[in-house]
Amino acid sequence: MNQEKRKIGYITLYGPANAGKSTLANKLLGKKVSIVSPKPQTTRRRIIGVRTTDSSQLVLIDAPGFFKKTDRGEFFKFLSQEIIQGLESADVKILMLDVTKVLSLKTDDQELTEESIYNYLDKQTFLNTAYTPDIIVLNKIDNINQRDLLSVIGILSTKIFTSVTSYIPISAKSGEGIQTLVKEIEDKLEFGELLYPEDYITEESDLQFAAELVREKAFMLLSQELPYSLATNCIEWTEEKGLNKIMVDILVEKDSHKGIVIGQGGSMLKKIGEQARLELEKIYGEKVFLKLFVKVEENWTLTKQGIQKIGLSI
Ligand SMILES: Nc1nc2c(ncn2[C@@H]2O[C@H](COP(=O)(O)OP(=O)(O)OP(=O)(O)O)[C@@H](O)[C@H]2O)c(=O)[nH]1
Ligand SMILES: [Mg+2]
Repeated sequence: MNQEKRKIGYITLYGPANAGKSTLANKLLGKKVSIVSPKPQTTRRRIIGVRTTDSSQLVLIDAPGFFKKTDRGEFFKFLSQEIIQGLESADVKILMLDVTKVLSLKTDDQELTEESIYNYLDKQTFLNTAYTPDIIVLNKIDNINQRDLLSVIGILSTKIFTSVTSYIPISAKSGEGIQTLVKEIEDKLEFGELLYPEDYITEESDLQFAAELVREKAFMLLSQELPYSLATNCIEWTEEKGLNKIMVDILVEKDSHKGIVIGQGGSMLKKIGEQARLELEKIYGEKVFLKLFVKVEENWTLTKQGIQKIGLSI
């Protein structure tokens, strides 16, 4: 059959933590594939989703956000590798920035300086040409005014990314600007054959998604540093007559963290479980019985074995 060709390619979303990369990925896919939270460093590995329309098939890679170097040795290396591998496979690299965050970097004289922007971007990172973007997306324009937006584009295009010509302002939340972004991406791609079946949406398994959703709720409900050393792993999912029994391990680094996750009389664990269960039921349209287990995997962020044990492959 003579099928009309479509624009095809791998698109990687990368940039500082909390910029809205996962929110945009979900919006483009029309489905929640990647978890989202107001806290930085929510995404921990490359999440792959596929958006197929009459004009294109975009294979979206939602990468972890940049992060400040910490003492979490191997975990830090793992996250860096995930970003780099996402960029290596990209046909179009989209650097996503939170424009409200950029504006908050203004000095006392209301100036945006190169230095402050580089500080947000992590200058060291951009010395590596693999990080040079094809498109810069300025997200969260629902929260700023037009004049400020132009000043941000001005300094980025004249002082920092002088080779980049595509600046697309969007609101990943409301959807504003997304059509323009899709058009810009398609313009940069070649025609080709589909890489995935027409109705394929994600490489994430249901088990991975359930574990991630529990982690999202834990991220939202737990304060301060704890979320960063917390991991989740779905160990079982069985379904019988419309009832899904899902077992998820919550892994923490220290014994003292275990008590915090469980909470007084089990109250915190109950909240995490309830919120995750309700969302799973909504998404899958079936009854869910969710059982959570809190376990200690001592200092898992520090060693390769630890990272493997919590279910992140190296
Ligand atoms: N106002 C506003 N908030 C947004 C928008 N897009 C995302 N957010 C919020 O920004 C926060 C971070 O969103 P994420 O999608 O998790 O950001 P991320 O870039 O994937 O973050 P990491 O995975 O940590 O790198 C969440 O609270 C989102 O609801 C937007 O267009 N407007
Ligand atoms: Mg994310």
